[in-house]
Amino acid sequence: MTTQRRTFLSRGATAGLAVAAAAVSKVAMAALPEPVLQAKPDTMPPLVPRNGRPYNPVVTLNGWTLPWRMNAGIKEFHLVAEPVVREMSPGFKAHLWGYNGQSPGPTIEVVEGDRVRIFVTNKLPERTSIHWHGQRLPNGMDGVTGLTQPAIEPGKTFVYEFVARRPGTFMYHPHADEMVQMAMGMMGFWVTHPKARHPLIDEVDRDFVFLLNAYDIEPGAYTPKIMTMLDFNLWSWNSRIFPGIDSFNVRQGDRVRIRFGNLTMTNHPMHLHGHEFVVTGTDGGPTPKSTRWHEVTTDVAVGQMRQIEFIAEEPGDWAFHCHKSHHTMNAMGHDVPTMIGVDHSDVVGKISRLIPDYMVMGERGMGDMSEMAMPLPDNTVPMMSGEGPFGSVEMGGMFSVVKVRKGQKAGDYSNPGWFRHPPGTVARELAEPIAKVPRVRGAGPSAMPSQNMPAANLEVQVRKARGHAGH
Ligand SMILES: [Cu+2]
Repeated sequence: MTTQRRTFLSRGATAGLAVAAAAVSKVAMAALPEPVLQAKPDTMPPLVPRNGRPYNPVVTLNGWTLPWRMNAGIKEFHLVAEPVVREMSPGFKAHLWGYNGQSPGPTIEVVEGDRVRIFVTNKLPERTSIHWHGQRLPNGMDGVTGLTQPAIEPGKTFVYEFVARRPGTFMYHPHADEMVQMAMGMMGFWVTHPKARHPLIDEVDRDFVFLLNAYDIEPGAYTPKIMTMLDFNLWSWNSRIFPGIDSFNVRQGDRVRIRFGNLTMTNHPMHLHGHEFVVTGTDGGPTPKSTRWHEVTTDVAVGQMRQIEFIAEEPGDWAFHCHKSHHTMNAMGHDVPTMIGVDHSDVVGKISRLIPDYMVMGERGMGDMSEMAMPLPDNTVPMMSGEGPFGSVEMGGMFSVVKVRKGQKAGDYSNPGWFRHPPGTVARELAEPIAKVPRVRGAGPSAMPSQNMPAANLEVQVRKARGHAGH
């Protein structure tokens, strides 16, 4: 017991964890493992197991793994559901609900066959429960409020206990006032490692995990709008948005696994540049080898999990992102009129004097906006930003970079900086002017002729009135 406590404390000290030891009485100490808290948004180094069966730990993107205590052969964890402040990106903090100081909560890592006991203390203003998504367990441990257990009322602690029966990629989330509690950020990752060599689970050099989540927070506000059903404005990985999402730093030649689960209300086609991957598992377990084919994009539907694997053969800074283009943007107003081709620069200045946060789309698209550095309300991030070695990356939301480097040492997860391209391998501007290409006018010779030929050079001059009439 004492040794275990010391382990917790020293681990806390080295990993930058704050241990809340204050109000814990001796009696409570005996019954409950101390809750370990984490407030820093950094990607913490993998938590190497100090007891129990050995395994190769995962790395939680901008997150951490929850330490446990061994009690008569049972792995004991303590989750505390509570309000938290999450820095979603530098300069932007959100008031969320989570576990043990953070949203998402800490990752839980166990080994196939482990008997697991999880204490769940509710420090929220309303009742909650935890559902262990994807697990085989006794029905009464499934965490569905009203159906399989009474709700955990504020101030109460419940105990869940089951054997982690199958290895794989799982998550946990409340099954009580679900729409509100998930919109507020309550969720966490769960990995059950195989107890021995498994024919369908390869050993990997790097194993990253994160959850896809979404929030609706108005620019300048701190708290998500919990009644939003589909129209979220912040698309995040582990409650972080680009440029606040850490990069995946790997060594050239590493076998890399990335696991993700989708707890948003829409699907996300996850796309990796420069490499092909295979989907090696879902929340249903490892996929049979005959079902695996190479892809560069895989869709993860609502409530699903995917694990992808690839050999990081190509050195460089490779984008990894959701392929829905509005999911790689941060908060914006959507009722912005399209202004491509319209010079409105003189008008903007006049309107801005009347309406300080007036914003219109750029006349050449929206790329300009990332460099405009327009004044923003406090506590928000630009819609598209991120400074790369060649200028603005013009991205936000669900976007990060897989950094593949020859010199990245095994076990080193630190950021190696920007890629140094070998000479002659970067797209460049053509020095000499290009000859004028004659443009083809009209339909091609094999096009079907139009019945009524339009008058030549017809230009549409109609201006649509905006307003209530006609809706
Ligand atoms: Cu998406």
